[in-house]
Amino acid sequence: MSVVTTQMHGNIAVVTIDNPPVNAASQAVRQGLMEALHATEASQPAAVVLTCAGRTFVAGADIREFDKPFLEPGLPELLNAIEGATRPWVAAIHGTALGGGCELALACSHRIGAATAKIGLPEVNLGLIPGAGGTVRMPRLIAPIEAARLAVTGKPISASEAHKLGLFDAVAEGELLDAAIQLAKDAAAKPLPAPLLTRDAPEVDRATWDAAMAKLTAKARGQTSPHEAAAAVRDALDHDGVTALGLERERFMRLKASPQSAALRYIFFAERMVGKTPHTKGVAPRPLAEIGVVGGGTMGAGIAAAALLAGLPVTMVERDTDAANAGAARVEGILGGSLKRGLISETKHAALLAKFTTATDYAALAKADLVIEAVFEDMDVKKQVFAALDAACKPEAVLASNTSYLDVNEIAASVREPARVVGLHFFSPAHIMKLLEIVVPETVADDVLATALALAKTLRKLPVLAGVCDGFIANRIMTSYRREADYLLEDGALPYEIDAAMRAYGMPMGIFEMQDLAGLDIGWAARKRRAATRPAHQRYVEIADRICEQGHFGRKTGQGWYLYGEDGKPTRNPEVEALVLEEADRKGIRRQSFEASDIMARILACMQSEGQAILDEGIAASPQDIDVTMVNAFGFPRWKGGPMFQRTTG
Ligand code: T1G
Ligand code: NAD
Repeated sequence: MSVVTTQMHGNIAVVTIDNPPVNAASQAVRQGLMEALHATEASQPAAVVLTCAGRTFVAGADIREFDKPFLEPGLPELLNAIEGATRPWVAAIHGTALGGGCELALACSHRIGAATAKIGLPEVNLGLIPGAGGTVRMPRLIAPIEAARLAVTGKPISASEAHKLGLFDAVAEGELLDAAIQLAKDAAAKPLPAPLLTRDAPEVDRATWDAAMAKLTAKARGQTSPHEAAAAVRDALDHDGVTALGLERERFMRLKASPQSAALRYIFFAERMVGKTPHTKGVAPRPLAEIGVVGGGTMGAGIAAAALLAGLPVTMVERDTDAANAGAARVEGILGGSLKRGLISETKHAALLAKFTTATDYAALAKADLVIEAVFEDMDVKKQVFAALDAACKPEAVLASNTSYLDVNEIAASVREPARVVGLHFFSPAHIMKLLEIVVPETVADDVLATALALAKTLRKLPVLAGVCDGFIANRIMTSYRREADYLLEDGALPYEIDAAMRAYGMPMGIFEMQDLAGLDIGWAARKRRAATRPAHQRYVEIADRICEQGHFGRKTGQGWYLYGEDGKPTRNPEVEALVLEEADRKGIRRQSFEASDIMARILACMQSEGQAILDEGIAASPQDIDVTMVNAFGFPRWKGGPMFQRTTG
């Protein structure tokens, strides 16, 4: 069965692509479209409507083909042919017309979107730029700086925005196909618009352009594709369409062969393979109608907000009324922030709050299908909470701990039915961070694991399955390279040098800035907990403990590794730097100076060796699990794929 079929609706030919799951422009699709073009050029219908079956218009070139030999017809060749059609071609867009899908729409003479449709050029997220005319045709249809915004940010826009910019000729009110057929009939009665490639691009003076591009590429950090996308659109303004098309293709092919694109394509697919396990194949999750959260602190409030924003009713239990009110205020603050940023409407905001209740009595959790504990990181406190949950919750309720490091097997063993206990390690802020480590105790039931995965899907989180160990995947690796950073301190580096080296590599912040942000007390508590079991031979750096003993916990106390003034910006802390020198001296260490590359090499090697140990122990199932975790927990640069991917690049 061809993935492209044509049906006549009166004198309008409707060409339909059907290539699940996202109608990617695979070789079969390109071939089918070329044949449909030739057929309609021969049959001369009044006009052609191009539509897609399933959930979305073409969501891009088929990324899976990129590492395979090139297959004719190429997308640029196909799009040039469609643009040369002698009858109008109307792209009827629903779902997400992305990348090659957007370019296919641009090659058509007209475009109409469903009200919920989105359209964009996300190629930069794969380390690429549009490779089939997107940077050339777009600035000939809409304002060049708006065209650059699409290509440089990779962010799709809504149908109404696309219509406002002139990218869509119309937004369908009712049935998309009917509206598209009507638009095709109207177009058939008029002369064909000039093909975009033949039009002159509007002038944009260099100063205006450069200022706009500087803003658009400001967040690129070390990723090159946003800058390349900006340069490609500029080429389109400085050259005729055909020349610009050639320049775009050269730039695209160079990027496709680049290490950054290989890494970004790797992490794209890695993020879609995590969270899959044979244990839950064909296993139905338990109901997830009502959520309970115990603890309304930083994490409890974030988790409650995440569940509310996903449409789930939440009951939050705290120690006492004051704590419950404080927790409620945190949740209301988060939802208020979503309202202020326009992420939710007033109506939605009110509806979400109506689904939120707080209590101090665990009886309030009697109907909850899943309860997440987010109380102090203390095993005794957690066991008390789980004992209360064991008594108060219905037998089939799933009980989850948000612990950062503690032994979830031990927590599970503390309740009557250990099979219903699982770890759900959210990252702060829990309503924003996509990563969710699902910690799998030995006793967990398959349908409880399936329920945890179903919750991740509902919350639109990225689930990574982790075995039980100290810190699971993310915090265990972070503990390891934090330790290495401490060694580097004694060996000769200073906190700001190490942080600068990590930022230069592409991390959003250095390990010392990060500790100050999270609070030095968390790591301190973890080190004290581990003291008894720390291997005697393991080198131990006491600098962080010295800082904590003085009550300096980072941002929240105004000083830690750095000093924090009114503006909240970190500045070097002379006391800490003096302490570093004293400690090295006390240990008789001859300090040496380090290049940023040396610092990062040691930190990366540490991430990789801890990652390998995690694989060897079966805590993570694949290198992809580790890379997805490091990219999404600590902002390891996506354009480097992850610490484990970096081992393969030589
Ligand atoms: N090619 C191949 N497979 C794709 C794909 C693509 N473009 N997009 C998605 N998939 C697979 C994905 O791996 C998963 O597979 C399934 O579809 C569902 O995806 C020439 C060169 C469209 C917003 O970058 O952003 O065009 O795991 O889980 O959350 O200039 O997929 O089921 O086996 O993400 O509903 C440009 C990438 C390509 C869009 C849907 N296009 N895709 O999200 O589902 S480069 C993109 C997405 C290009 C041209 C250039 C999302 C989505 P499996 P999913 P979703
Ligand atoms: P927090 O101190 O901000 O909040 C803990 C809350 O638990 C407090 O509001 C306290 O009143 C409440 N609480 C304590 N005992 C209770 C009880 N018996 N019943 C009900 N409520 C009780 O702590 P947090 O930062 O939200 O961390 C909570 C958990 O999440 C810890 O296990 C922590 O390790 C983990 N975690 C923290 C982060 C983070 O970055 N802060 C990230 C991931 C996981």
